[in-house]
Amino acid sequence: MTDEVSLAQAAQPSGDTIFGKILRGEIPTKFIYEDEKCVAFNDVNPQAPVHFLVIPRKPIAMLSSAQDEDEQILGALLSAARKVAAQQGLADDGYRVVINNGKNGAQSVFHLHLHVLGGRQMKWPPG
Ligand code: TR5
Repeated sequence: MTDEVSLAQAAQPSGDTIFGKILRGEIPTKFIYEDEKCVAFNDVNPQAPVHFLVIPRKPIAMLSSAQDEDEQILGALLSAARKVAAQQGLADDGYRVVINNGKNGAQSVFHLHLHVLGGRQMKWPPG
């Protein structure tokens, strides 16, 4: 079992998270993109030559706890992923966008985030 899966199995949804601290500037982090709804920054433990996260400013714990009223935020996350992927030079060869949701999805940080991975050939099926 990978460390990330162990972390995910131990993780529980809770109010604040490490990404909340990043959003509030309590953990200095270089944003590679930001707008009024979301920010993007590089993953601290990259799984590909390019691996960044896109997160909403609103602390939505996970995709399955998003509400219908969050539809614009969910759309903004995908748009931001597309723009930053292009900025990072991934548009031509492609890339993968992943949302881990809950325990079986191997989610370890309970603040909704999109992983964007590129710069190498991805495999299917995922583990
Ligand atoms: O497993 P899920 O989908 O929840 O993904 C959480 C991701 O957050 C993992 O890929 C981690 O590597 C990443 N992560 C965790 C921390 C962190 C981070 N990315 C950027 N900066 C981080 N800081 C400062 N601290 C973390 N604990």
